[in-house]
Amino acid sequence: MSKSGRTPPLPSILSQAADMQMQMTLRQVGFGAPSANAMPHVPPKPAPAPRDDSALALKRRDWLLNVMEQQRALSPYASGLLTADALSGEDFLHNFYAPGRPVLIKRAMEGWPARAKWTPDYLADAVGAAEIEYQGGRAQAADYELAKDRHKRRAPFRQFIDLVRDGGNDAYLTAYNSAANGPALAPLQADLGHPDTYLAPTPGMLWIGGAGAFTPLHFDLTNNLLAQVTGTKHVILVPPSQTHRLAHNRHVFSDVGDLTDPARLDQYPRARDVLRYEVRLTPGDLLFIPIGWWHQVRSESFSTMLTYTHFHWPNAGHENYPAG
Ligand SMILES: O=C(O)CCC(=O)C(=O)O
Repeated sequence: MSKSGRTPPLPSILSQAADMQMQMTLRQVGFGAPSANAMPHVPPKPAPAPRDDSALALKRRDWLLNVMEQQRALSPYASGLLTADALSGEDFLHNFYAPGRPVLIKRAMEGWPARAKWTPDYLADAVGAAEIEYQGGRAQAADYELAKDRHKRRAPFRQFIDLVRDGGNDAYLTAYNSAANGPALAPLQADLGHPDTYLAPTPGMLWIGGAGAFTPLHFDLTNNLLAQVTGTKHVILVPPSQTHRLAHNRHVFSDVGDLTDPARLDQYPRARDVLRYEVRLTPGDLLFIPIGWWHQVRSESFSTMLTYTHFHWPNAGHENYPAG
C-alpha cells in the first residue's frame, strides 16, 4: 500500500519489487550500504591459483558440445542438412545464417550464361594466353594447403586449362589465387549472375579444376557461399561440435585430411564415426557453409565454382581468430 492508502499502479509495484531484488542481489555480492558497526575494510585474499587442469577443461567442453549435438538430433529440422528451393533472404538469415546451419539452395542461379557456356574450350578461348596464378605441384606434397604460398604457379590460362582438363589433383585454380587473377579473368564476368538475395555486389572467387581436384578437411574463418557453375563436386560437412575427433593441430586444418581414406581413419580412429553430412554439388547449386563447419571437397569432373563471403550480414570471424 502507498502512504495515501491506495494501491499503487502495477508498474510501480513491479519496479519496487525489481529494486528490492536488485538490492538483495547486490548485497549478496558485497555492494550493500555499510552498516553502523561495519568492520574496517580488509582486502580479500587473492584466490588460489587454479590448478593446471586443461585436460579436464577440454573434456568438459567436449561433453557440452556432445550434449548439445544430441539435443539437436531430436529434430531433423534442427540437425539435418536441408535443401531449399528459391530461399528468401529473410528465411536464409533466420533459419541458416544466424543459427550457423548449412543449407543447399536450389534454383538460385537460373539464367547464368556460364552454366551452358563454361566448357574447357570455351574458357580457354575467352581468356586466351593471359597469364594467371594457380596452385600447382600438389600431387607430390601432402601439405599443399597448409603450404599454399609454396605452391603458387603462373602460366598462360590456355596452358593451365590443358593441365586440368583431363583431371588430377596437381593443378587447381583456387579462391586463394583470386586476388592475382582479377584482370586476366575479367572477360568471364559477363557470363555470371550474382546471388544478390544473400550477397552484396562483390564478385566471387573462382575455382577451376579437373576431376580429382581435392581440398582437404578444414574449416573457414568466414561464412562461405559456394556457387557450382559446371561439373559436380562431392562435399563432406562436419559440424564444429566434432572438432575433438579431428586432430585439429594446425591452423584451420585437420590432420585427418580425408575422411574417405581408410588409411587416414586407421591413423585417426576417433574420426571414424564423426557426425557428417554428404552433399553432391551439381550445376546451379548454392551451398552455404557456416563459419567453423569442417569440410572437404573433391571434384568429380571438370568443375567451375565461385565462393562468396560478402553477405548482407556481418562476417568478420577471421578478424580475431587465435591463429597461434
Ligand atoms: O571446392 C573446393 O575445392 C574447396 C572449396 C572450399 O573449401 C571453400 O570454399 O572453403
